[in-house]
Amino acid sequence: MRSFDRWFEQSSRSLANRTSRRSLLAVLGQVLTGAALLPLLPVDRASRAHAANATPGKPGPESCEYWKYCAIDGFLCACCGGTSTSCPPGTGSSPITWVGTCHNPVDGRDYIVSYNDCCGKASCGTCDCNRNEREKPLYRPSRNNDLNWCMANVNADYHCTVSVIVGVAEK
Ligand code: ABN
Repeated sequence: MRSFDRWFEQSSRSLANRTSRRSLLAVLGQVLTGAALLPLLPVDRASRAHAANATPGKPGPESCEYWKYCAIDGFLCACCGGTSTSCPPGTGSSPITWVGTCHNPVDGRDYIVSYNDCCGKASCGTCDCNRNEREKPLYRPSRNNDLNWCMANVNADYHCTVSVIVGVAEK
């Protein structure tokens, strides 16, 4: 214990010899400012969002079997650099969409889901998913998924499709 005390005393003295009170205060100020600013730094919450969307034992947003995709026809944006609800960087959502009604097995409710195409880049080509629950024929375009909904965009290139819950379906 004595040697530890001696070592500690020597280290403290040597530190005190090498630093002025002013520089010590400056370092302390920097540390405190850094600690206060730490919570303001951007945080990648994508993995948390993935976890929130995924239910253990059930298919998640990168699987075509995911419940929200019951009436989708396209490449899953969750596999293309986006998420199931947001377009990948460099693409923009189509203002016109088609809608489906999907059953969520977790809470037992039916949800109205809007399928927006993400436009402005060549086809993603990954996670092609074609499910057509309650799809209507082409002459009812708002219920048909086999259309390029980027047609109204300045750049009509189709990249992938997101699925956004817009309401709960009444029984
Ligand atoms: N809405 C998806 C899609 C895009 C292009 C062609 C067919 C289907």
